[in-house]
Amino acid sequence: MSKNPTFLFFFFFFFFFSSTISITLSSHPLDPLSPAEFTSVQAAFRSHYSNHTSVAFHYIGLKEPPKSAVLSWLHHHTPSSAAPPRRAFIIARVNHTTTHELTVDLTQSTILSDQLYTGSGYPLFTFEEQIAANALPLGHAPFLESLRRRGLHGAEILCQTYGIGWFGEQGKGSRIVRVMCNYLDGTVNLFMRPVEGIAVTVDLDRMEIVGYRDRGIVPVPKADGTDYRGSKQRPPFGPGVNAINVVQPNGPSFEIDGHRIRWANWDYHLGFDMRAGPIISTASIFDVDKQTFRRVLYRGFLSELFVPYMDLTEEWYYRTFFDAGEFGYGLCTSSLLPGADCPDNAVFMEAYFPDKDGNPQQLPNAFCIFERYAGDVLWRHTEAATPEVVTEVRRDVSLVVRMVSTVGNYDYINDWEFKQSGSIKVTVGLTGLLEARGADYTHVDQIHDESYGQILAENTIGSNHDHFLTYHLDLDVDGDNNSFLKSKLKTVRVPNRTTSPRKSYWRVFVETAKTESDAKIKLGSEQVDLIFVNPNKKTKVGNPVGYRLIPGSVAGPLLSADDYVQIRAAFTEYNVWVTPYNESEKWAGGVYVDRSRGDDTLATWTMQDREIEDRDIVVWYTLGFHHVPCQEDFPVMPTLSSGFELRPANFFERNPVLKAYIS
Ligand SMILES: *[C@@H]1O[C@H](CO)[C@@H](O)[C@H](O)[C@H]1NC(C)=O
Ligand SMILES: *[C@@H]1O[C@H](CO)[C@@H](O)[C@H](O)[C@H]1NC(C)=O
Ligand SMILES: *[C@@H]1O[C@H](CO)[C@@H](O)[C@H](O)[C@H]1NC(C)=O
Ligand SMILES: *[C@@H]1O[C@H](CO)[C@@H](O)[C@H](O)[C@H]1NC(C)=O
Ligand SMILES: *[C@@H]1O[C@H](CO)[C@@H](O)[C@H](O)[C@H]1NC(C)=O
Ligand SMILES: [Cu+2]
Repeated sequence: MSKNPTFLFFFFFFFFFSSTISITLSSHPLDPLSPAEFTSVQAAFRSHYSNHTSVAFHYIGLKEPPKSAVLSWLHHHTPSSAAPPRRAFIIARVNHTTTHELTVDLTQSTILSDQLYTGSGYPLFTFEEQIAANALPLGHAPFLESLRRRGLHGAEILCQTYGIGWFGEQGKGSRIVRVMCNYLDGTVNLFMRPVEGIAVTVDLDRMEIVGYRDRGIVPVPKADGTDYRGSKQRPPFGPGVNAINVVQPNGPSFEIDGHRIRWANWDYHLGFDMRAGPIISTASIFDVDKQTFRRVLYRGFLSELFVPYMDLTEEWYYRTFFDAGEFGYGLCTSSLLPGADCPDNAVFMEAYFPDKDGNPQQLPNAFCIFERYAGDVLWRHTEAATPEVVTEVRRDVSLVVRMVSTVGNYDYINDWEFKQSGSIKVTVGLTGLLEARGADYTHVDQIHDESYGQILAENTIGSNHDHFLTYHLDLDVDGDNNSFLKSKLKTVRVPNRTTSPRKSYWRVFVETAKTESDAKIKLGSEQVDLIFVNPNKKTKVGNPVGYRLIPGSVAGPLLSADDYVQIRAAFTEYNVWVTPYNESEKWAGGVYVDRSRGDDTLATWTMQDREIEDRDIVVWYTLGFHHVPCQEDFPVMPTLSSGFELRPANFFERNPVLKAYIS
């Protein structure tokens, strides 16, 4: 759902470097665009289009160099070797009528290509157009009349932009959105105070209201009890906990070199994209036995976040958000609050995104990077059978990169955690505000018809919904070519008692996925271990070296496959998909998601059923939550987390942290 763009202008500027960390500024071919490079894009456009042409930048991001060029730079470069050329990919709306895709040479400041896009769907919304659209209702006489009839004051109204989706309409369709309003009046928790019954339709290109309907008055939920600010809370208060701090007397043990991070046995690159948010690239791990770095993950990022609500009322049925493709998961990054969002030993990094005119905007504290020690155990054993009791324990210290995306009401806390054991753990924490619907009900006993959700407070329904996060994971396990092994655990019946008194056991049946259709997996329906191997590399005892994907919370779509919403979000149909690497297949829901029709999704690409065995492959993993709201989610929701882990599976010859330092 839409970020309330006004929040953007209340950034706190913290320059917070808690300890002596070495930060240098080498460049890497996957670095995000620098402020100077955004300026270079603007200059290229000025010389390309006449100054009578209006241009709005909806997306500006790095046009990645070919993978081979990046890898060759990374593994063979000397101080003098040339980096691949720096290029940007741009999606712009020109003259408020057409969508253009452009490539810019950032060094020369020239346009290399300019193509008109004529397919279905539209690019991300800009903040500026959301701000403009959100302001329209208050200048619209029928809306003011609706407020008057409800006894509401215009000064307390705040509106948000919502993508309207696609429900089978023919023809190109215009860039229309819904603008829905909420009421403050004594709270900052506007999402608990929706003004229901009013549907405002706005054409973003014309920037005017093209539809208006007020179908009747629904009570606005009360402000009481909705405020979540500490300063507004009144006694009684519960017991608290004492101050807790992680202290690193010798400073952090990681090193940041531009966007490259080196820590313990890991070396990787942290990028930023206005659509995806954090991008982890070229992650390699040092193998003590082989005395060399070995590749694990070429690229990992959140490709799409789909949040459909299960509410069919007139002002709600279209609320099926694609937070990356419509609103920009990176664009919605919130500046992290030192000492609260991240522990005291964290180091912060800024990011840059373009405004609609292409001006670079700084996002301070976009990332924090810290070593986590939460008292956990890396491995241990107590041996009491030996003459003298043996106890060996190692502390689990890991490295976390954190970023928070606040997409309107929800805050998503994204952690990429690197462990010395070789695991990469991705966690997402959901917190923030529910999107509440105003209703007549004040008690559960009054609900006899379909309410589409759960009553949380008087006149407040928390609508049922899902969150599906689809990650793009370009694994390069010890090299480019990998295979996907579906390692199925199946029950075997023991036929009679001559071989064993047991009646059953399970064993592993390994199937190599040959093509894309073999690799589509709905988790939960069968016991399957997801293993990605390099079939050309074996351990000394002959196992193919690999990584295992360990799922966290597993959820699949509950919408029918022929529902327009689900057709657009067909990439959630399976939890696991594997595709051959293709540089243009990045966005699981398509490049143009606003008003998309599902013709450019992971589901359509994989219909080609391409070969994926012993190829450079990409894994797409979807984790999900079915969210049935409950009263504890009101007025602000305590964090609910899930994620997944990429864990070595015969990648190393033995436990890689056997010789981890003893502390
Ligand atoms: C457009 O460019 C021309 C030539 O550089 C200049 O004379 C004119 O003032 C510009 N118009 C606007 C509206 O900036
Ligand atoms: C945009 O519109 C202006 C004014 O109508 C026109 O001069 C210009 O050529 C148009 N630009 C493009 C790229 O169509
Ligand atoms: C039991 O299993 C053994 C070994 O597979 C086989 O030789 C024997 O015929 C089986 N007996 C019966 C009763 O099925
Ligand atoms: C790469 O992906 C695009 C978009 O799905 C497709 O049009 C193109 O044919 C693909 N290229 C290859 C080599 O598969
Ligand atoms: C990887 O797979 C491709 C496609 O099958 C093949 O052309 C290439 O030689 C393989 N590379 C290696 C290193 O095996
Ligand atoms: Cu939720």
